Amino acid sequence: MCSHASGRLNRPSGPAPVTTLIPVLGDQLSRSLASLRGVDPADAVVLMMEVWDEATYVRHHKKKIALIFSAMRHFAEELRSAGWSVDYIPLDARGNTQSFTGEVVRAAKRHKAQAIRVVEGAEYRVRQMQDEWADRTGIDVEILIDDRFVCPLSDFYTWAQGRREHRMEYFYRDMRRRTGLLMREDGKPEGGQWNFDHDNRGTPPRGLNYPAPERFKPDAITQDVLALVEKRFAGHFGDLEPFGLPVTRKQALKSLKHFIATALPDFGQYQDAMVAGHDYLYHSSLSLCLNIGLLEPLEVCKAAEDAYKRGDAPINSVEGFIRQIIGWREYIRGMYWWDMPKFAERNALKATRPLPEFYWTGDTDLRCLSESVGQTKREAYAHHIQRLMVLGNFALVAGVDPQAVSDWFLVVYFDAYEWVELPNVVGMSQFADGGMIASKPYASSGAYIDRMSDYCGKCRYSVKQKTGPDACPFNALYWHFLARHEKRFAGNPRMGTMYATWRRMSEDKRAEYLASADAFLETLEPAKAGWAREGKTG
Ligand code: FAD
Ligand code: DLZ
Repeated sequence: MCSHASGRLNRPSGPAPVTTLIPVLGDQLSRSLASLRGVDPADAVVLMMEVWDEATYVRHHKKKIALIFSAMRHFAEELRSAGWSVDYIPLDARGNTQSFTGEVVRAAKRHKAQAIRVVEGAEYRVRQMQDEWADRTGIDVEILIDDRFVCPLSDFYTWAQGRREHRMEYFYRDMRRRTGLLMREDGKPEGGQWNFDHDNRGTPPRGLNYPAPERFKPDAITQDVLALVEKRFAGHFGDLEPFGLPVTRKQALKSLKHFIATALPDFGQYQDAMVAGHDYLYHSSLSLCLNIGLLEPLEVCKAAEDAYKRGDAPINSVEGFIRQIIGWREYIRGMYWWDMPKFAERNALKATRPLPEFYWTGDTDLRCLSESVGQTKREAYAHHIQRLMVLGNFALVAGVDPQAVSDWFLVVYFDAYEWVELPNVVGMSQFADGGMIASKPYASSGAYIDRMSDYCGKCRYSVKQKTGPDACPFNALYWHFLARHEKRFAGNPRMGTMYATWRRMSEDKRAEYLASADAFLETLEPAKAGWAREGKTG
């Protein structure tokens, strides 16, 4: 993949050394990075840049900015120790143009670079910028495939082409065969089936001792970054401290080992559960390491598979975990590139309501939402079911503009990059892609949240009550959603029973549900401008 075909990076025959500029972006912190492989460090300069544009194209959570800057600074040190020349541009460096393109142009001149070699940006926005670099610098730019993903995009497109439906499950089976993970020698899946999800919907008994994820004391580099973020990004969402996230490969490997030993065995059984006050349950929180390159997907899956082979973790946990990574993570990335740039504009359900202010403040009487937002503010983390069935579900049934929802998700999570956030939000959670990713909308009433969590017991609303000012708002909003979109969903075989129930209700009952939902929607305060993007509502 070359924007200015060159590809020749060998030493020239003459005496003058070729200086190759290797920009390494903030989510490319892997020693195995394609642009670093096969290059003699003596002939290259690695460019790393902290730039305002990346830190503010949405106003990221403070913890996320600190994580990326600290991990970048540590990675630069690691490269230097390995013999690389690293030109590291801190945010406050004199002359910093505060954009990737501006810094690449400056560095190319400064180092008299004769070639640029870079791994493709993970986000469409950044990939577009890279296409300009050859013209802007006047030198060859080699843009390499990001082979840290298991499935090359060209293979994903081959899989996707000609299929009417792009369901993850079939892609996942191909990925199992491709990687050999949890595969028997006879070509059959380990444990006799591909998917053990039916074993993964347990409700944790009271008083379980949940393992906390591994956390690390900030060293001098991280402390400098924390001071910088406090000073320069004070108005951004979220709590900066306490800060203990892994910021080096060594710490990431320690986190992986800790997860395998303490949480993986119960990962499957309680995967969909939500418990107030326990932010991580048995989830790995490894997404932050995977998404910036401190861990690679196959090594993480291999570690889980090894635990299964040793008899340290059951098949339902290990299969469920591996499916998230070689299945969902790779599939989501493929779907992003398959549909961009249209994906970012999709709004199949024509939802236009502004995001409610409580997504930023946590100030709502719905306990599931105030707990999930509160945890997001503190940790820059919520697990999958909180994201999908509480935060996403509410926005879906309330009819919130999917772009505003997507901006919120992109800001608030430590693992949020557009390639993975957007298809999960616009596609899976808001059904704004019209069903490319999900075969039915992830909408539910309060009953689902009550079944899967302990939120409802102490909520000011009653989950048992269906309508009225004291009823859980999810109950009426759910029917309001189904009624609004009856034309689209009534024929969906997975939703037939719900529409049959709706139609069996008396006219009065239906009107009561709709009025109750409308009354609640009236009370929602729209988010103030500027939370997610400078000057933009929501
Ligand atoms: P675990 O539960 O331990 O799962 C293991 C790993 O599987 C994760 O680390 C992650 O790498 C991968 N994974 C699981 N589900 C998905 C998925 N649907 N898509 C991609 N990877 C997956 N994930 C992100 O990495 N960044 C995001 O910005 C993001 N936004 C999301 C928004 C919504 C509305 C939803 C429903 C999901 C989103 N996800 C996102 C997917 C998933 O929720 C997170 O990957 C997961 O919660 C991260 O926590 P964990 O590492 O503890 O995951
Ligand atoms: C998210 C982010 C932030 C906050 N800041 C930087 C930065 O200053 N420099 C950098 O190289 N990367 C940063 N990133 C991550 C980039 O946005 C990320 O590399 C792109 O999303 C890649 O597509």
